[in-house]
Amino acid sequence: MFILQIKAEDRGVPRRSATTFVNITLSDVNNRLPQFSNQLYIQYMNEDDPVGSKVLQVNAYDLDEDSELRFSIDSSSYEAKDSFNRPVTSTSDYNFKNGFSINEKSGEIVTRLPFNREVVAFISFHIVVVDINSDSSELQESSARVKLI
Ligand SMILES: [Ca+2]
Ligand SMILES: [Ca+2]
Repeated sequence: MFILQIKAEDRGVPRRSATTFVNITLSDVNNRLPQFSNQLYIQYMNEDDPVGSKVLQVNAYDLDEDSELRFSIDSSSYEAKDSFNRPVTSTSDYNFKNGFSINEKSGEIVTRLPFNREVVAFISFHIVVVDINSDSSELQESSARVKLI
């Protein structure tokens, strides 16, 4: 908020003047991209954790006053490797592409399947944050990488 002082003066002799104050509130335009607090999140996984266990809490911020952030996992971005560093594809043995979910409002990532160490030693995927209150037609979106070891 700004406070503006306005002074009015007449041309008489002697001059007379009056002063008043006006409050000016600048409304914030939603024009900034949300950002994750980290570009890379690395988390060690425990095979014994039951389905629904919390894997990781991610955070993002957006400088606009009325920002409203939504988190998601980019399901096309999954990569997995076995303990010999060979690429693994998502199969019926361990369909890791369905293995995790993120709470769209809180950014909490949980397991949807038991983490299967016999199949994968390492999984990574992109997470995405979108500000759904953007004032422009451009999508306000950023991403970060999650690595689960
Ligand atoms: Ca702004
Ligand atoms: Ca924004």
